[in-house]
Amino acid sequence: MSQVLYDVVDGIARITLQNPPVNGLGFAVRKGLVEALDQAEGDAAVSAIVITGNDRAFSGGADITEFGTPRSGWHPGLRTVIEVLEQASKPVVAAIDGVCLGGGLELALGTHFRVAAAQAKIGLPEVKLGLLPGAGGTQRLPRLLGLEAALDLIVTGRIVKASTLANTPLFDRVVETPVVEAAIEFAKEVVRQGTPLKRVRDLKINQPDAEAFLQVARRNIAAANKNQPAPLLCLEAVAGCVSLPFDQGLVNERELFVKLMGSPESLALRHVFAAERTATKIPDIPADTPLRDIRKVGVIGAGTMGGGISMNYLNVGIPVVLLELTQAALDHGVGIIRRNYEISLKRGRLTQAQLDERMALLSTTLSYEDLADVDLVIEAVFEDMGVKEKVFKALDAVIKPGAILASNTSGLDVDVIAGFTKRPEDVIGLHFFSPANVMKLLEIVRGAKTAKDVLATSIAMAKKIGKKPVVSGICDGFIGNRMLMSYRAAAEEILMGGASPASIDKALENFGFAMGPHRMGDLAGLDISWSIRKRRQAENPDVDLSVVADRLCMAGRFGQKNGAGWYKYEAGSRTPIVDPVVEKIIEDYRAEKGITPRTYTDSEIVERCVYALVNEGARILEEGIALRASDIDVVYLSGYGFPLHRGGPMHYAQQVGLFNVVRAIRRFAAQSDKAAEFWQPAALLQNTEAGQALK
Ligand code: T1G
Repeated sequence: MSQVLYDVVDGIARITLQNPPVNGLGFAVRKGLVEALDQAEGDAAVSAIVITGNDRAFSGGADITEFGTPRSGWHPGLRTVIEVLEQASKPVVAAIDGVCLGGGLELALGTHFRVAAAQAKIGLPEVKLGLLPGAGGTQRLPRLLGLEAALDLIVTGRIVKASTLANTPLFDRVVETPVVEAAIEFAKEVVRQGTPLKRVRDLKINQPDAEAFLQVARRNIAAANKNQPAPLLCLEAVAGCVSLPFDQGLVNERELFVKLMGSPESLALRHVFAAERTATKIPDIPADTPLRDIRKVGVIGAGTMGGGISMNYLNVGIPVVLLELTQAALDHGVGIIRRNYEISLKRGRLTQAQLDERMALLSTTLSYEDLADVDLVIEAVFEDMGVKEKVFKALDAVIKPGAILASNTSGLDVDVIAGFTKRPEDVIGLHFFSPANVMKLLEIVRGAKTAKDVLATSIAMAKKIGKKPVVSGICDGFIGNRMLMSYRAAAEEILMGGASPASIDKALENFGFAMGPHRMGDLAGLDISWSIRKRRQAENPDVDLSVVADRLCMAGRFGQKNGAGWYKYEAGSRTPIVDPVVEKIIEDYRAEKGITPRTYTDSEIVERCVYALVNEGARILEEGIALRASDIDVVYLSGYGFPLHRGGPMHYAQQVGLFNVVRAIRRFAAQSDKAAEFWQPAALLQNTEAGQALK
């Protein structure tokens, strides 16, 4: 099937891109475009040319699937296509609807005129892939929008509606009507009036204090992007607009683009882009699996999780029935939801009308009977199997056939929960992360009997509510929390070995973690993990699971929630302050264990904690709990603050080299008094050949 269609309507050549899903500008499209332009130029019956896509996409940019393959370098390159456009002797009009992003917008900037649908999505999001617009965007967009507005779009990668740029030289028309017809009419008008062709390259930048502006921008961008080189190089490319002739500006842009394309940060960001989308593809679930219709949702439990979960569905216009045991608990839960919306309203992220609309979609009840018509019910009650049993038996008695029954459990066995019902095929785990209305990660826990359409529907609904879904099998802690336990155990070993909480946190925060394990523990509440440890200890009385954090909890130190945990906190402040009391508790604990403290370098702290993550991730992969290494990356990036520019623990390990990771793990094993299996390198890490990807 040709990826570029050509026809002529009343003397206007219409060139239509046809490369689903988003008209990526792959080799076939680039070549077809130039051939079509040559055909139009050579056809005396053609007086003007309109280029378009479809209502989903004009073009989503360069074809990302070609990156790193020879095709991305096959001629004609995108810059050549744009030059052919710009040098055409006949008027070329872009008819833009849907997404017009990256190379897609750069393509449109090469045309002489642009007509856009008001709702079209416009942007140069290359920076989010660790790149910069590499086909003239940094030179042409400032010539149309001015230096400041163009730089903002390029450095932030923000996507805006065409209607917000209607009164700028970027668009000759912004229409609410069908854009192709509008563009054809506009082209005819240009021909009738003999309007001179506008080549963006000929426009001048009007920015009197350009250098001063760029200097300030340079400082701000550098300060805000310590781990990502792309934003600053975007600025340096744009700076070429004012300091270089156009063609030199293109050369400068290209050199910076090539530099970023080869950077580890861009490799990581492109890996994440693909990983998030791959995670939604399940090998034994056909892409066209019919989905169950989810028009109404029930949530059991109006606590922090239940309230946050409810908001996700209210936000996309799906009515929610919230059930609790008492009216007081319901009122409290609804109050939290309203307060969260009011905070968004204050921050300008929500209008009053949207707030009212969402609250109107929320209803409450004390009776399970009121859930009889929901299509999906999510249980978010206390993490205890006995409580889950009561809830799921009650649900099984009233929920209509065909509805999905989900548990928000963070680690209990979903198969056991499914067994409380007569319909295990309709049961699934939807593990949200707190705060559930904010955190992007959603672990979708597939039970042995979970029906395929239930899983497919759960993935589709996750995307609809803006989550990043990852399917997990059943084990203690699923994917993320199981890895977190290993990460914390490695940190605990370093702490016992002589490092302080603050030095461990600093090393990991310098590596890029949003928060080190001790600050994270204080934020989450040390009592929560303490109760989980006590549950596990009760289940395994013959194993000593005690850790120094138990001593903090016994001393009533639960973290930020009561002003003292690993650190102490001034009233009303979240700033961690090193506390000599904690240092004494740790010293005493070391003495009890007969440990002679030693120093740890930052790099050893990072290696131990990150490789413990990687090793556990590899085990999870071996056991089939996760489908792919990249799924594990999505979990740890979206739910646990792993630094985005490192691509996730499994991607990072492959960049370091699995050989080196295994060698370090063996070194830790030799130094450790932990149970041997903790630092036993996973077979997958040992057996993956050099150059092979972790699978
Ligand atoms: N190339 C190829 N495939 C793409 C693509 C692209 N540019 N963008 C998206 N896809 C695929 C995606 O992988 C998925 O595939 C499907 O389309 C739907 O995507 C020289 C070098 C366009 C806003 O950064 O932001 O141009 O999973 O699930 O939520 O300067 O995709 O179905 O097999 O995200 O509706 C610059 C990246 C490239 C845009 C659509 N462009 N894409 O979002 O669906 S670099 C971008 C997006 C560049 C030049 C440089 C989004 C979207 P599959 P989706 P969506």
